[in-house]
Amino acid sequence: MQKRRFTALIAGLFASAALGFSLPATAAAPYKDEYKLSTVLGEAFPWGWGAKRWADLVAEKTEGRIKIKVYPGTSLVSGDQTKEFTALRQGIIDMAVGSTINWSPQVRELNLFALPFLMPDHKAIDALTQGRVGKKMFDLLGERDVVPLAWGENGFREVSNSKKPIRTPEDLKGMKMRVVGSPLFLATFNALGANPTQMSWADAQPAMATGAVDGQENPLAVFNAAKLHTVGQKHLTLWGYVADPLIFVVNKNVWNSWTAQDQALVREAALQAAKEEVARARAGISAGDDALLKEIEANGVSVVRLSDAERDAFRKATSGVYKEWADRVGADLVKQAEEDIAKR
Ligand code: X2X
Repeated sequence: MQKRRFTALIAGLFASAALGFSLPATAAAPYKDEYKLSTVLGEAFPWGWGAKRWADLVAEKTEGRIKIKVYPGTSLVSGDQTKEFTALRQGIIDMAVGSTINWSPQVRELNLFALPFLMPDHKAIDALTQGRVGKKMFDLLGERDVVPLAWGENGFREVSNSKKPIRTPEDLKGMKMRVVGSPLFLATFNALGANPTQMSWADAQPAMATGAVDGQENPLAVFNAAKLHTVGQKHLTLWGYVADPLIFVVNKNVWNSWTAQDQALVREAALQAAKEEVARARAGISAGDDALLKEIEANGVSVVRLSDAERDAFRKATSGVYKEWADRVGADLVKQAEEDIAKR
């Protein structure tokens, strides 16, 4: 008895000494020399530009206390976009500006934005991201080891191909389409009778160049900056079937290591960078300002603009996918989204 108590006492002394030296009760983890920020696209694209803008604003606002390096091409996960969120949770990545599509394998609610023909216009995207739906998504992400700060935008994903103009679902029949690594995209293109294959963005461009795939879908800003006309993408259809917002996030442990003052500055910088990024993502692609569309057409790409009735045929062909996936996303969340879009 006596001996055991003595042993416990000695063990306790060692434990507290060890704790005392290695974990002072009040100090948080030290700041890193550099924080790693992951994106898929680089600075030539609104997405990568927004990430760099965030990094620059943070350096400026924190007077160099927080230095961020941007890693495009999801290089921190060897280009595998669908692993980005997991790496972020694990702390392999400190921060990210990521697409809802790429994180949807881990966060099923993010599939909401990829329900075909849910969002008719930019106002509809805003009604979701800036309203209760966006808040709910941020709450969900907050339960998964990350701190979401702001909504950016990749954009409405328009479909292109090397074979022929697409005006009806029939035109997509049997076409080999590269899609992102999300099962919902496979379902949508299967429903349209196409022949979809999942691959990363890094693999997509060589696949288009060699003709391993006929087509793809991405926002116009991506189509143009990636010069997809040079890899055979001669036909582009504006169908606006889905859009992917971007989310500016920080790993929770990293966030907690910062002072309240620095947290506020990083948040402020994210909100400002995101706002500017969204403006860039939307530039030149609407009726009032179509400079980007003109540039694409000047590169020899023929652009198909669908009538409402033509667009509706695509909606009808994918309505089964919408129903099935609405259940997976969560019927309540989809209902809120539909209501908020109707009210916009
Ligand atoms: O891979 C794509 O198509 C891209 C660049 O748009 C995304 O990361 C979702």
